[in-house]
Amino acid sequence: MREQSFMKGLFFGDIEEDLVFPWREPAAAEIAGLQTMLDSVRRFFEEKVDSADIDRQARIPEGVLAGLKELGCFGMIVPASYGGVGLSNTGYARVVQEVAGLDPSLAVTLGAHQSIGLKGILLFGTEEQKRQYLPRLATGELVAAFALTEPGAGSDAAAIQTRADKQADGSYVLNGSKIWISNGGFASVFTVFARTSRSEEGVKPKITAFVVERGPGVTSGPNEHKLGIRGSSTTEIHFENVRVPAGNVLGEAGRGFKVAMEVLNSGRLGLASGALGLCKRVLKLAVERCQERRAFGRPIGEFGLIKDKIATMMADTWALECVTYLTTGMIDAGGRDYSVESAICKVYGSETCWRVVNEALQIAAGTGYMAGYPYERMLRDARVNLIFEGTNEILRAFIALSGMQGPGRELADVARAMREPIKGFGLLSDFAIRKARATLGRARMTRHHPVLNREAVVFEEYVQQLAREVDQVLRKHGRDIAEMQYTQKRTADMAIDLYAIAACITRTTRAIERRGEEGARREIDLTSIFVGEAGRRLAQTVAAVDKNDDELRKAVASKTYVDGGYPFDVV
Ligand code: MYA
Repeated sequence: MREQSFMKGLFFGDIEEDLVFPWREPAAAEIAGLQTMLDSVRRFFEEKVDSADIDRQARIPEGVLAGLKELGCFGMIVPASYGGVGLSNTGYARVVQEVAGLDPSLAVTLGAHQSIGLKGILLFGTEEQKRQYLPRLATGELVAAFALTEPGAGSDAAAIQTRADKQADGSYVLNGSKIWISNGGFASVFTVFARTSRSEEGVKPKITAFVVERGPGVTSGPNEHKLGIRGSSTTEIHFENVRVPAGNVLGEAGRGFKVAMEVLNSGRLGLASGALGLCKRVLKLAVERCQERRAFGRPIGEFGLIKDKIATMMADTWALECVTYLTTGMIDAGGRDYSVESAICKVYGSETCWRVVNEALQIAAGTGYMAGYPYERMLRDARVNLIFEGTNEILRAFIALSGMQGPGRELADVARAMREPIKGFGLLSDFAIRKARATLGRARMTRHHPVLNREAVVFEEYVQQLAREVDQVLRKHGRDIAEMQYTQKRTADMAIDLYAIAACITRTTRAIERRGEEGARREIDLTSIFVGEAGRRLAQTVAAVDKNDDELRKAVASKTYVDGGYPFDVV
């Protein structure tokens, strides 16, 4: 089991190549089964699923859910020993990708059940809890949901108010309400997060995770009316004096916040793969449209600006596929710390998906805007990805601050070691080595194929810039960095592009090794386009570190709050 995170290393300026090279493919033993499952899923959707109708009725027909259960889609990540399909993280992501491309409402239903609903039992459950719940969750006899969010606790997940009071017999009594719970209307098992300590001014509450069955005291509100993913069920869930046995505590009592975070770390990869599925689907639609639709006597795909859109959509989708499966591959290989990587996949995936769907709609033009065609539905379906499973704003803060934690700790430790040079000798010498390397030259990427030398240089150069920026802001601002969201955003943006570049390089290297330079021409070209784009964004971000209008922007926003909105008018 490896504890290190590739991305956390990058914040020090280290390129831990062994964590990303070689590109990992799914195990050969899994591929055949996966292909069969994908074929069955495609056939099922073709014959039985009317996505436009699901969107119109805002409801998934019972028969469709039953069919998916029969195909094993409710037990994809449940190990075979508990009655599931036992797919790897890569295998699971691949099926979610397929389903999301066919129908995002169904992908969300399956994702809420597995990526987050039952994932806590898989990651933290006792053997008894696993035996009690997983077999029935795998068949879909029980459907799971993840109940974290509350009216006053969205991004600030630790602010939940739902309480679980411990009774003399060790059981708990649960009271409180959750909102926007996917699968809320019909789930029968909930992973619920509640406070289990008294409220005390200035003291962080202890949160505990529970497995709660629907029963007396558990009620759901009506399905919410939503912009997109309308077929999925989103409701409030209320818990009124619900008795929860002591045996249903998930993980350690009081450590539930960690349970929530770990579940979300893997959940965010399901979202990224879903976003990828939608990108691929609309790309196919856009290409068909480019070939069919004629203007000025030729197919619109012959115009430069349309070609430009297709090339960008292709390159961005390629990078999304690379980051997503690089990360699932790391987890399958035993990687333990992938919180920053999965947050990057979620942010990059949701934003890429939004852009790609939007561009496909633009290519379809008037047709794209009309309700009789799938583009506007897909645009509506894609929008939520920027919001749920952690808004992209809070995740950018998380990526930056989590990445900076290591270098920040090192600086504090070094300051301490300077006061006690004998005891701190090892630390000082590590620090000296890092500093010497930073002065003499940057960390190198050595395992890429030479065809990708240009891309590797861009990567190395901006890894050095990232580490430099992190070092500078931490020395200058110390803990105040927690409040500096403009700096956090710039840091996160650099990290996102760097991870995507590394992912494209390692996958393309593998393709060249397998099929030679000509055989891997398309991968090389897409990587080249993506790294070109990312390099330009990185240059802009680095330039904005020293030259920006952050303070002016803050002042304008503050003044606007005082004015109560936009204060001008021509007459
Ligand atoms: S579910 C609801 C989603 N909600 C969120 O994502 C909440 C977002 N907020 C947060 O994540 C946290 O509150 C943040 C921390 C990050 C802001 N991994 O002091 P702290 C540790 C491991 O920083 P806070 C939904 O939307 C940290 O190290 N550990 O905490 C369903 C520290 O540990 P220690 C982590 O400032 C949608 C401790 O926690 C992580 O309060 C349905 C406290 O940290 C982490 N990531 O806030 C989806 N973060 O004390 C269906 C923190 O030991 C999917 N820590 O130092 C469908 C897919 C298909 C879609 C298809 C569509 C096309």
